[in-house]
Amino acid sequence: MKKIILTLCFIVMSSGVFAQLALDENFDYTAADSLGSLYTGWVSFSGGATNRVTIASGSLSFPGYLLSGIGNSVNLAATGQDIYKNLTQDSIKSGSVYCSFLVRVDTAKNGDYFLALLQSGSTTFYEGRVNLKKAVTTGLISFGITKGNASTDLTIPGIWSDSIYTVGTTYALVLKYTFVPGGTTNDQVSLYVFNSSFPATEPGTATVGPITYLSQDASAIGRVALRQGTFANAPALGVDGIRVSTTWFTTALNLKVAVQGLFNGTVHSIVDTMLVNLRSSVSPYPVIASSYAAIDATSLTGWFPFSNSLPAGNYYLEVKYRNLASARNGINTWSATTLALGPYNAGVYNFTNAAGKAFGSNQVAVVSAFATYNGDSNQDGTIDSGDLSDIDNAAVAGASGYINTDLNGDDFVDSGDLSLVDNNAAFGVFEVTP
Ligand SMILES: [Ca+2]
Ligand SMILES: [Ca+2]
Ligand SMILES: [Ca+2]
Ligand SMILES: [Ca+2]
Repeated sequence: MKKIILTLCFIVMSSGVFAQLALDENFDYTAADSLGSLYTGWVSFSGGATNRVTIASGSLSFPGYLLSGIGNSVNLAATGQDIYKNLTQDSIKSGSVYCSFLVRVDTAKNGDYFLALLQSGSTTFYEGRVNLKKAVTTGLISFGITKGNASTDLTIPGIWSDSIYTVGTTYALVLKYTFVPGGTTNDQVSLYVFNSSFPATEPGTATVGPITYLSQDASAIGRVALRQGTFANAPALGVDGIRVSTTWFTTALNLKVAVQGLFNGTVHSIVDTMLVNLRSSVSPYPVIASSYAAIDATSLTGWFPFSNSLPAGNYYLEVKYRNLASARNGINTWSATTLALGPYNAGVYNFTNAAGKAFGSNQVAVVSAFATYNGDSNQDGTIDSGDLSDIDNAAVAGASGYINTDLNGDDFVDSGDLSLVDNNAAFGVFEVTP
């Protein structure tokens, strides 16, 4: 039985590595703030201050869609500021790029695009654009796709869906760009539009396309843009839940967690990695799947991808700081309860808003938030004189680098690290598990 479980772990872990999550945007920011301000990662690149894109109160929701009902959303108008955001994986050069999002059209006009993929580093080289227009007679909406800036892209047959969509309804859309080797104008774009529920796997047929265009292929996809087009043609709409990934819809855990040594109560001093194990709810709680990700220093959030074949079940989360075992010094911390997770839904969990979000309330208060303990440099599950002596020796030796005896992430071992481990050893910190 043990062998079977281990084999299963290996399959889940290894297949999880290939799905690349490149962007997740729930607009989980304060309503009325300008999206082009630096902390959101969105950058204003044209249109100046006209109709600045701001955070709208409330989120769009859609059945079966992972990024549904989280945070707020944004509204786009018929003209004004345009913004882009870099993908976390800074360029995708092969395979397919899937950009999924929710949209609620408020008004539709003659036809313009409002969301596009951009070539890495570019604000002009659009590679896959989502358009929409209103039928003059019925007032119903069609969604359409173009690729680059060539005007011929707009005259290619079959770029529009049927006129069957209505204003005021939230739809889930997926823009797909597929790199095709062996030519510079043979890449393909397609669009999926869903009006009832979001499918767990990619449908065999797209709503529009795949279409090959005369405009130049992308050398790499590196950004997603939101555009407010020309007043006569562009729609006004709400958009939300944007995910860019290299598979249909990556299963990912959205985890907010702080680490004592890096945390000032608001942000982390550095971006650092953590490993997450999904553990069975049944003793002895075997690891069913693992993933690692970087924790953003400002949002304290990381997206941990898992295989889309993650078995549905109830899981404890076990977080380990850091991902690299030789540099690890966190006290392994478990979620207080299990989460119901499965394919396309690896959940959302926030450790930072209560000590009790960790099993056994095993977190330290830092200002008004909560962080996982670190200082267990020898990874035996307790912080005690063994760790103190390791770190003392490393400090005397002037050890430096990304190592297990550096507790505050400055790549040096000194009195700052010593005082942290000293306090935790005196307090008697140890791992608490179900
Ligand atoms: Ca949202
Ligand atoms: Ca090509
Ligand atoms: Ca220890
Ligand atoms: Ca240090």
